[in-house]
Formats: sequence, C-alpha cells, structure tokens
Amino acid sequence: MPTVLVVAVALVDVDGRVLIAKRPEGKKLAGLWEFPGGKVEPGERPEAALIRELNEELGIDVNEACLAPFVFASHAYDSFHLLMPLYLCRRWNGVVTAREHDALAWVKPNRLSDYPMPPADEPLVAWLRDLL
Ligand code: 523
Repeated sequence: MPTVLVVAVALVDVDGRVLIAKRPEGKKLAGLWEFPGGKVEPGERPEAALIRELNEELGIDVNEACLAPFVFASHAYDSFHLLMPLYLCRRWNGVVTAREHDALAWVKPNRLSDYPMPPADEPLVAWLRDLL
C-alpha cells in the first residue's frame, strides 16, 4: 500500500479558535471537516507544500518561521497509508477565504469534536485540546 504524505495546519486566531474546513462535494470524504492542507509533491519540502496549499486554498500568506512544531497523524485509508504532520500557525497575512472548501469554521478546541472529521484528523483534536 503506498504512503501518501499530506501536510495540514491548525490556524489559531487571537481568541484561541482553530480553523476547520468542510471538504467539498464531489471529493473524497466530502462533507467532513478537515484541518486544511494537501499533498506534498515529489521533491517538495513539506513546509513549502503547506505554504503553497494555504495560499491556493485559503488565500493567505504564511511565513515559514510561523509554522510551529507538529504532531503526526497516521491513518490507513482503503488504498493508501496517509502520513500527515499537523503544524500550528498563529500568524498569517491576508483574509482567510474558502477558495476550495464548501465552508470554513473557527471553533474553540473543546468544540472541535462536534464536527465530523476524516478519520486521520480525529486523533489530532485531543492533542490540540491539550496544547491550546
Ligand atoms: N486528508 C485527510 N485529512 C486532511 C487532509 C488535508 C487530507 O484525511 N486534513 C486526506 C484526504 C485525501 C488525501 O488526504 O484522501 C489528499 O487530500 P487532498 O485534499 O490534498 O486531495 P484530494 O481529496 O483532492 O485527493 P485526490 O483526489 O486524491 O487528489
């Protein structure tokens, strides 16, 4: 089974709320709320991939120095193994906009479990609750 490397981010606003994004209709895992991110292309540095994805998906610019240490998610989907580091980020430039998602939500860490998430993302919620 191939391993797919995906990078994701927990954007945290000044009130300590975390951004989650609803996967659009027509895509895998549609309707579930994910930590935004995407696939690392061959040869790409994970941090560069995340900066690229945040620009494409959310219209924001992030400085690499603002991407803090992460925890890894690991989940066996049907046809691939997903390995997904989650970075924490509290500073960005621009206004967060849903360019590729059906909706965005800023959620207090203790309410994240109210939102159905992809199985890879779910275990990250407890980690965030303890951290924030
Ligand atoms: N996940 C996931 N959680 C999460 C992300 C960003 C992605 O479980 N927070 C999974 C969902 C997809 C795979 O990682 O199976 C790649 O996601 P994405 O959004 O980069 O790509 P898709 O859905 O467009 O996938 P392809 O159609 O395979 O390109």
